[in-house]
Amino acid sequence: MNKIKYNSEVLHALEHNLPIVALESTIISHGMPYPANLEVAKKCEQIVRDNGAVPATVAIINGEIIVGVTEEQLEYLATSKEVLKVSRRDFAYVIANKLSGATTVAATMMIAKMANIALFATGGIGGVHRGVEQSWDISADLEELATTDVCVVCAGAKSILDLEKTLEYLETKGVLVVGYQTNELPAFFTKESGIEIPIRMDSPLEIAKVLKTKKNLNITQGILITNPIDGKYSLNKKEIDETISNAIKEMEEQNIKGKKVTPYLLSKINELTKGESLNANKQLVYSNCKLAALIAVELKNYEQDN
Ligand code: PSU
Ligand code: MN
Repeated sequence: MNKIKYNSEVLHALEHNLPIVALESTIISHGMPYPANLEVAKKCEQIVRDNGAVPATVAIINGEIIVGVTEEQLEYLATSKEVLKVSRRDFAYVIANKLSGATTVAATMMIAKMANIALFATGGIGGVHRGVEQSWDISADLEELATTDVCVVCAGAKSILDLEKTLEYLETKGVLVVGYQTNELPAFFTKESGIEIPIRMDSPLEIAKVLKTKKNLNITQGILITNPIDGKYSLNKKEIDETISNAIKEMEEQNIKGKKVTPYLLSKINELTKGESLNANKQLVYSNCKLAALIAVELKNYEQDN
């Protein structure tokens, strides 16, 4: 049996039924450049603590499932080139061979569920890629949301994806997508996408009530909370959309496919915007960590009272 390895902070939280927020590690190893990735990972953990919950950064190290990395492990994830990108598909292979991997949204959801952690904060999820008619590229994150009962807080999805098709896919699979204080699907770097979200919620308590009800009803899909980037950090939509189109064009020229697609586009966009997008990326992740912590706290309170 593969046991989960918890750090002392997470173990204490589990033993005392305290609110916990899972954090993914692909964003650290494959989503941001060093040293910004390390700074962001540490600050995310601190923001979760500052808002009343316990952070649990998830990864696989030497074949062990880690829930709550140590500082040393975090450094390793931020700097090592040998860390694999692990989605559901890769999970058993990486563990059987005692390899190390950073977990995507899909794999982090799997592990959060195993550890009985209800909330998970990230930047953006994977989804249906633009040009899916040719590539068939649909992230395993969507299938995981369809099957694994974890609440994921994100800033929508980058327009490297086909946002409308991503929403349609989630609807088909019965995944509740919530606009947090918005009626529009946020598009990661920008508050707006022009795409309507049918369900809006305005407070962590409102979300906690739905999570509890969903549990009572035994609805096993995940929930996606989309939290728009703060207006003061939101990028210019026209400019970033153009940058993203250029990045996709370069990717196609270089014939990049499969699991390399998302990391390639993320680093290309960072490069093309000369770090401007990275700053927006940091701010939206921080905001998601805060919101996830507040929901986790409300959920524990609500569960105790009802
Ligand atoms: N989108 C982002 N930043 C990220 C990712 C997606 O804006 O870091 C990462 C997440 O870990 C997500 C993964 O789960 O990429 C999706 O990869 P793929 O498209 O290969 O499923
Ligand atoms: Mn893909």
